[in-house]
Amino acid sequence: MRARTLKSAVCLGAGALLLIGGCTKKKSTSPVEEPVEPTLTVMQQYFPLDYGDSWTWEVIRDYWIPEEFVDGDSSLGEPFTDVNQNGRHDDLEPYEDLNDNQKYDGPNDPWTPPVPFADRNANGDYDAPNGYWNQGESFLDIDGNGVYSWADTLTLCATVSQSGTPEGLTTLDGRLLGTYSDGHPGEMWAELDLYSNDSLGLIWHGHIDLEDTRDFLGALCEPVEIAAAEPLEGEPILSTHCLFTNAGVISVLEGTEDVNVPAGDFEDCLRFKLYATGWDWSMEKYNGVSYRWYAKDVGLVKSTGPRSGESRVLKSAVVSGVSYPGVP
Ligand SMILES: [Ca+2]
Ligand SMILES: [Ca+2]
Ligand SMILES: [Ca+2]
Ligand SMILES: [Ca+2]
Repeated sequence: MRARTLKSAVCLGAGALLLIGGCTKKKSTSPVEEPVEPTLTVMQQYFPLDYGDSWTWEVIRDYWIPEEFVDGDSSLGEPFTDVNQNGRHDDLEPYEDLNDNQKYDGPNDPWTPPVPFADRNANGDYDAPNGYWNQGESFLDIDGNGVYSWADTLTLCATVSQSGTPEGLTTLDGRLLGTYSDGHPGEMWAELDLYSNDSLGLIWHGHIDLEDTRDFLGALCEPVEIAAAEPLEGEPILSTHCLFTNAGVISVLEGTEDVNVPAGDFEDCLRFKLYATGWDWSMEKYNGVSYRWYAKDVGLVKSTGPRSGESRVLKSAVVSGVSYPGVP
């Protein structure tokens, strides 16, 4: 009999206490003063998704995201007297008609000489936005390699921006962190995942992707069950239906494993194997075998695959007010 409950699986190894407190550096409380807490499912303990929780992962992939950049020079508009001091030109406010077209040209109007402009690339000429990066244009260096590039090594920060909607959904907002070429920290919107994590298990309801906003999975497909609320080791979970395709995912808890990542050493994490097939469009990148490790009280600490070389490791997190890595 291969399938057995997680609890009994862990008990076989090192005793039930390990299951309860083993995966994180958890504060110890004596049994006497144990507070009465709401009963959480195993998956709620291993992927808490409460409002404000956040995780920062180092992500390595074999596909690329173009770095954001400030495209072209920007018009500063014709000089004007800001009579009502609201920072913009209003009708009847006097202005200098530098280009002799008998109207006021503001920063958002098409630039014509000799209207002043911010010469971002310092070449003395006005350069109109052209849709691609040119030398001198400021960019957000999300892979930290010092040059404008398409990035495949990313720092992804996800924050629970909404939880406990009437539908029971949790919204995980992703941002790619980086540093602008002028030295200021910055971020790019990355992705938004919808989860639920309740008595029905940990379920992924869809995804809006930076690269392809057509793939709002929730609109096309049934949700994908990543784990049962109380996962059974060795028991596969199948999520099948997806409109227009035969896309499906099989997920199975393979056991527990210690994981060492920059955010810390996490013992007895749940290791899931996921096999996805039949996804198309940009979802195709999910096809294949991948692994995910979840640490108790922390969440997703590591994943690998499905493509070779793809991985995600937890750099830092703040979950239920606890910071990882902890203070040494
Ligand atoms: Ca440009
Ligand atoms: Ca004018
Ligand atoms: Ca210029
Ligand atoms: Ca770069």
